[in-house]
Amino acid sequence: MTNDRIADTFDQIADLLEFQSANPFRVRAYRNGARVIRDLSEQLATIVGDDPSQLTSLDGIGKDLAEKITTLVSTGELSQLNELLDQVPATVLDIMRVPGLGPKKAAVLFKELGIQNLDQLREACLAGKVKELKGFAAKTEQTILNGIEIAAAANQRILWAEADRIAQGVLEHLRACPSIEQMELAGSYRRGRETVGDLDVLVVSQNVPEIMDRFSTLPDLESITGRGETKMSIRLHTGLQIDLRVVPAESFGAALQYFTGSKDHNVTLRGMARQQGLKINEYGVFQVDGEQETYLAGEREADVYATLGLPCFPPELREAREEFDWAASAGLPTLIELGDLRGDLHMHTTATDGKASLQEMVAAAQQRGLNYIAITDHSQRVTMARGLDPRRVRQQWQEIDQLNASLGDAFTVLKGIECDILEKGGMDLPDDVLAEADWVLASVHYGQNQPQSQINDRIVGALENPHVTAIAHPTGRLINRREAYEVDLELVMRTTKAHGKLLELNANPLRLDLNDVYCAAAKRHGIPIVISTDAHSVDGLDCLRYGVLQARRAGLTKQDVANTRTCRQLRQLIAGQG
Ligand code: DGT
Ligand code: CA
Ligand code: CA
Ligand code: ZN
Repeated sequence: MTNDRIADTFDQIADLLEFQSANPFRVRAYRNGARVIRDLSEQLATIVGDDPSQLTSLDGIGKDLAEKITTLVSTGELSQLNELLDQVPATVLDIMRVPGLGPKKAAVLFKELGIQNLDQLREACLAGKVKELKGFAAKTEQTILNGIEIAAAANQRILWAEADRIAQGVLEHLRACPSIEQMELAGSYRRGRETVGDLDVLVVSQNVPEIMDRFSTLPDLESITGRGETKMSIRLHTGLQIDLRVVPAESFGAALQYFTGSKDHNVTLRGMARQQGLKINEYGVFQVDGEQETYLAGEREADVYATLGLPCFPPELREAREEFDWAASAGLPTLIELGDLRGDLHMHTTATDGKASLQEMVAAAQQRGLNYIAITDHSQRVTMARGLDPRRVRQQWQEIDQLNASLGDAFTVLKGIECDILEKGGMDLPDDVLAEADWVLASVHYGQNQPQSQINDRIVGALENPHVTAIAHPTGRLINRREAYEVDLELVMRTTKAHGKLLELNANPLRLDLNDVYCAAAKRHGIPIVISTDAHSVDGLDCLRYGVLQARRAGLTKQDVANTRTCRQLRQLIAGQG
């Protein structure tokens, strides 16, 4: 039992109690507990194993929660949760998860309108019944309808970073089988899609039962949904499905190619094969002569492609976008790699809402082999994060000057700011302050529901400000949680290019903003992309790889990304901005 699952359980209990209008203090106790547990670096299961009485020494964990943790760890379930689930229709849980709703609003919808599932909620919204309820303004009906779509999608797909965590655990678990000769993950995971629907694992082994038996003992397994001769499917507690296929060695490359997809890429590939009198499937590439089929390749993926006269496309490019055109003309771009990045140009410190100090962030960036960073704390408008006013930001920059003097030439800290673009337009800090910065990110955090023309004006205005360097998370979307704000990105890109500015690819796995499609568009406009983490902690600096994956899906090379340059070259690039 992982800490995350225990925390999820407590949150679920809190949701259900709140739905039943239970005592708010009780609800809060579970929520606090869940939060404490998520921030814990030590595994609760270990504490329970060593000495359960230690649990109550954790902040926010009282006697009651400690007992529940012990029960969860030792039995895997909690009778209280099962009882609560019996009292509440399961589909009501979906309603609570609609962004903007929650247990309390779900309870009102249930009591007043008898709404028990998402379909009924959608109908009630369309019929205009919801806005008549107390606490539901007219404006929220559209918000709820949008939220239903997001919730429906979110139920099905998980973030790539989450899939990666699970996938690595699955590989590690299966590696215990001595009979494994080869093993790879395929599907959308391998293509680096920002969200993953299910995981696809391929294995070569002479001992299929061994692999399948081992697969059925995965720690978070909920149920086995299918077991055939070569294919097995399971579901995890989280709802994620994992497909396992055991294939013969001579087909491994062909299977890897086939199950990596995408489906559209494979459709094009099959068409090309047919034109050459060949046949391609998950078993190999075959020469077809009437009834006769001769095996040509299949053991290695690269040979499968080579037999069709094609390069071995990096999985990130296999979306039937431009990859076949590239292969037929100038060749594939040499995609950017994590090691190409020399700096990280978006991060926060304890001066605002970061968890680590300036010095700690610098040390962590050095440890990760970077040559430079920009410290970009929030500006004053972001009151919730104690955003910096002119006095405080100048104080931080002074500190950075001193730090740089002690660091020598090997590492540079740029004096930056993540400056809000105000709701009414204009920057959140005066020009004379921004002029003293090395690196100014401009961000839309507030007023995201404004009409497109207004948001366009705000961003264009920021790009026209001579001190602004780049637009951070340019669309504001949060994957599975919040749609992008309305903005004309073509206009933004033309303006960005005209002023020699840059656009960010925010590498936070929840943002990945700009996405792959927009990054490719930015490249066509000749706009350099900056891949930055937006780290709010030392660990946050490890997110660069998610950004690199998205950049690769956009076909970006080292040259297309500004922070592959040396710090001096980067300064030259932004010196040309106007
Ligand atoms: P996902 O799981 O929704 O994130 O996306 P994928 O791409 O991983 O899709 P999935 O798991 O259904 O199948 C894995 C790959 O297998 C897919 O990308 C292409 C291949 N594949 C599966 N079914 C078909 C099919 O009916 N036709 C073709 N051409 N390829 C298929
Ligand atoms: Ca898949
Ligand atoms: Ca699958
Ligand atoms: Zn930020």
